Amino acid sequence: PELFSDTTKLDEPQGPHVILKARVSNARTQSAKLAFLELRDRLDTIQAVVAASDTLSRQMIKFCASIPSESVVVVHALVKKPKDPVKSATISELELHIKKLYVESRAMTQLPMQVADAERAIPAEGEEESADGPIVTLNTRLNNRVIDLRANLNQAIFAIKFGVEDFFREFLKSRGFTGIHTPKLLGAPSEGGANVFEVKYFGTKAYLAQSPQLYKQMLIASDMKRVMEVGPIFRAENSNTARHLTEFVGLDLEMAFNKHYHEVVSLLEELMLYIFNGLKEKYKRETDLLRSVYKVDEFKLPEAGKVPRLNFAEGIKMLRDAGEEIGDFDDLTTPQEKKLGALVLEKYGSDFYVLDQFPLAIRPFYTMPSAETQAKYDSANPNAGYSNSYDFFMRGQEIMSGAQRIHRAEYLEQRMKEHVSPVDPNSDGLRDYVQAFREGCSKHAGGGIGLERIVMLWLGLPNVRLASLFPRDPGRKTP
Ligand code: ATP
Ligand code: AMO
Repeated sequence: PELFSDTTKLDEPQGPHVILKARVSNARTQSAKLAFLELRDRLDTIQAVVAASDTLSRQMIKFCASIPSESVVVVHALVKKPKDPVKSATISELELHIKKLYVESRAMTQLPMQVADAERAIPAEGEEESADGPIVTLNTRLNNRVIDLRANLNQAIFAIKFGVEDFFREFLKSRGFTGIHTPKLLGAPSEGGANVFEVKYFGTKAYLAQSPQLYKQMLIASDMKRVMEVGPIFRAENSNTARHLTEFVGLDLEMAFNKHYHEVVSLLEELMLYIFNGLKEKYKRETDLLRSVYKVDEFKLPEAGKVPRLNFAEGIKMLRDAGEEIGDFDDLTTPQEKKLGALVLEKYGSDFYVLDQFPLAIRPFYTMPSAETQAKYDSANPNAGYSNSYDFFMRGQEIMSGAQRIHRAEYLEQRMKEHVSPVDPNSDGLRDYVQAFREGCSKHAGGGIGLERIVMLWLGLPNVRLASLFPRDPGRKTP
């Protein structure tokens, strides 16, 4: 019972006595003299007995047994150890013997769904629902998210999500990063035009930020040196995949470096290992609970200091050696990403790896071409070659993109014009960004991580929506 959040412990001659607040997950009567309640608080459940006595009337037994599931109650109870305690990760082996009970909030009797329905796994894409699979679909669960979130699995997911956010800040703060908050209403798309939401803005147009990209770089030009942001990101991804949301939480960072952008890649690797080790140490119970239901393999971490870091070309070779048909400069499809993840796991024993030196043509305009690509520049084919850019993967799915950025204004303007999807350096939304580099700016690199993706992939969840409290996708704006 000490695990229950709102517990007052009182010592009594008959044994420990507690006053606690909990939710009734189930109430039933055994006889006119005996009722059983199942009380829940976040991850924990405890059985409670209400037995008629001199001080507890039969009417009270009837009353207790009739409390609708999901009502909030305050109970005064003795704590006992039953002869045959339950062995479960979430059910207490202790038992409460209720002396007094107050209903603080009565739930409706016909709930749209039961919390127990949310304590089961949802099937992965393309997977059949198993016999003991969900009675309610993910959609129904998301439509009734307030009840759905009460399930212990969801409580665990969001504890972990907050943990990742915490570890992200903790690590970067210890490395001298400053927290920033950049605007989410922009004058121009920050990541190109394709998947931006347009909004009305006092008779003009504004755009919801697709990332803090332009501003985090401008703040490097403002000498903030090392910046981090945890904030909302909006993408008009008009497709329903298991890993895309239209609004998600971005963990972004940007930093000036001395000699080589790999200084930043190394720091990012350390950051990810700090997050993984933090989850292992501090969120074991939550992680184990989810793995016991989702039956996913434990996340295999690389040996300390040995994060596999492959060049894109090496990745392509591994895929080809495994029979995949893919061009040198093609972007990886989702199945190819997963396949490469499996190959890396086999070869290096790690579910986490870094792919470096992506083809220039498939990266945004602000990406620094590699030194070799710059040396071989050909104006007839300006997007050929590789770039100083990288993606991080967990279980074969992308969780982070990043790059060294172009810090010289003239070169930036050239790349903006020559890019596969050209942008205008003199446009309203980009003018100030380009100006920042004219005013002088250090060499810098950074990255953006999808928070929901880390949670999804750490736990091996089948859908990113499970890692968003109130997910947004093309078909969902409520609740
Ligand atoms: P981001 O879009 O932010 O870069 P991402 O994980 O979507 O993150 P991409 O490089 O865009 O990464 O895409 C990698 C692969 O994921 C693509 O080659 C494609 O197979 C698949 N993919 C990306 N976006 C979508 C989408 N909206 N719908 C379906 N598949 C997609
Ligand atoms: P990118 O567009 O790759 O890079 O996004 C960074 C990371 O954000 C996550 N992500 C998403 N998560 C959920 N739903 C989505 N629709 C979605 N789209 C992306 C992924 C991805 O790796 N400005 C660059 C970052 C940088 O270079 O610093 C950017 O936004 O985990």
